[in-house]
Amino acid sequence: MQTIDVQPHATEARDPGAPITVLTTHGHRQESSLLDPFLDEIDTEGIVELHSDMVTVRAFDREAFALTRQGELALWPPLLGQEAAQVASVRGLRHTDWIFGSYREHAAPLLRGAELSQWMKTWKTHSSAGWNPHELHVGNWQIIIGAQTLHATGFAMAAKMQGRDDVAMACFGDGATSEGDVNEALVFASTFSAPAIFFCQNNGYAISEPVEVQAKYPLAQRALGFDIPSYRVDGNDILATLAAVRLAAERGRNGLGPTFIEAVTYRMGPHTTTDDPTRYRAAAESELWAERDPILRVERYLERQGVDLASVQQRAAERAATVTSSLRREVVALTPTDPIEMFDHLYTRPTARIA
Ligand SMILES: Cc1ncc(C[n+]2csc(CCOP(=O)(O)OP(=O)(O)O)c2C)c(N)n1
Ligand SMILES: [Mg+2]
Repeated sequence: MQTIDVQPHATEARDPGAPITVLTTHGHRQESSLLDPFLDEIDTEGIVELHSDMVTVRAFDREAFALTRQGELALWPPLLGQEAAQVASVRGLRHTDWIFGSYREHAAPLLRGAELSQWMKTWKTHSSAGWNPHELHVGNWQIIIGAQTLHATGFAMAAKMQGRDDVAMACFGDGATSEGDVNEALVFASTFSAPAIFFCQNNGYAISEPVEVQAKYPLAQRALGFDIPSYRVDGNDILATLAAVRLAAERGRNGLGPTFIEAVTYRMGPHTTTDDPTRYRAAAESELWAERDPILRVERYLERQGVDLASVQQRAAERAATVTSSLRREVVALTPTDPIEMFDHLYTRPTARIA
């Protein structure tokens, strides 16, 4: 049977626009009239700090992954490859701005100082909340895809009503953009002109579903339909992403309403420790993205600037080692729970099935 393409020009009619890059894969700094004003005060020392953040976050993530493989944690969704996007999302905001993320958002609680002994209880099945959101200004992570976009929008609406200049960021994935919750959040944020930042990490996949299955055009363009300004940035470029977050925060604080950012990145690891990505994606694709590694390009840049890279790496590795050894100590100290306890707070009386 012949298939008729009823929208032959759908793709051509839209300009996909390559993601904006400030720091190229080869470590060259490019000019961006849009983003450079938000990077003014970041000198080489500032970039060294961002590098250290990324190295620490990566090491933390790897250690948690290993702890899961060793039977110490129940599950882990790795962020490997997304360090630039995640670090930028945290460092581009003030501590008083709120972040509402998903299960993969480890940089926010880590960099905002979550107690590992409490946080890891969630990944060892002891509790469903890992920190006091009011201390960190980070909402507890969500497994319900996209739910946190509504939380962030509600928070942003409240901040506006109360006359505060805080912004609220929702961090979510490419797959989440297909959820009703996310679309409802966009409607509310737009119509109430809420100081919300929709920070979408397009890591290429929703578990095994490539992003192309969810959208035939850049995700950033979805926001335009809600009349929300939208920017598509290279999510493996910490400078571009940081600047975009600052731009969005500036807009929110100045009463200009919500902003959508699509940070184009790549999930270098599996979806979680229970997934095997070799079953649905080619090695060549992962190799291509390995070359776009967010940490590598900063190191190439620093080297070009004449910075003593070995000592920068050494300092970052020392900081990372302190974090990973605390992580291991706290996780091993938590005794495993009895699996039946997972039903403890579910019903007031056990149902027949649970009994
Ligand atoms: C409402 C809802 N539907 C389905 C799922 C199952 N699920 C868990 S993760 C996931 C994929 C999400 O992909 P994406 O939004 O791209 O985030 P990523 O995991 O790539 O960070 C799905 C469908 C869920 N947790 N919640
Ligand atoms: Mg994804």
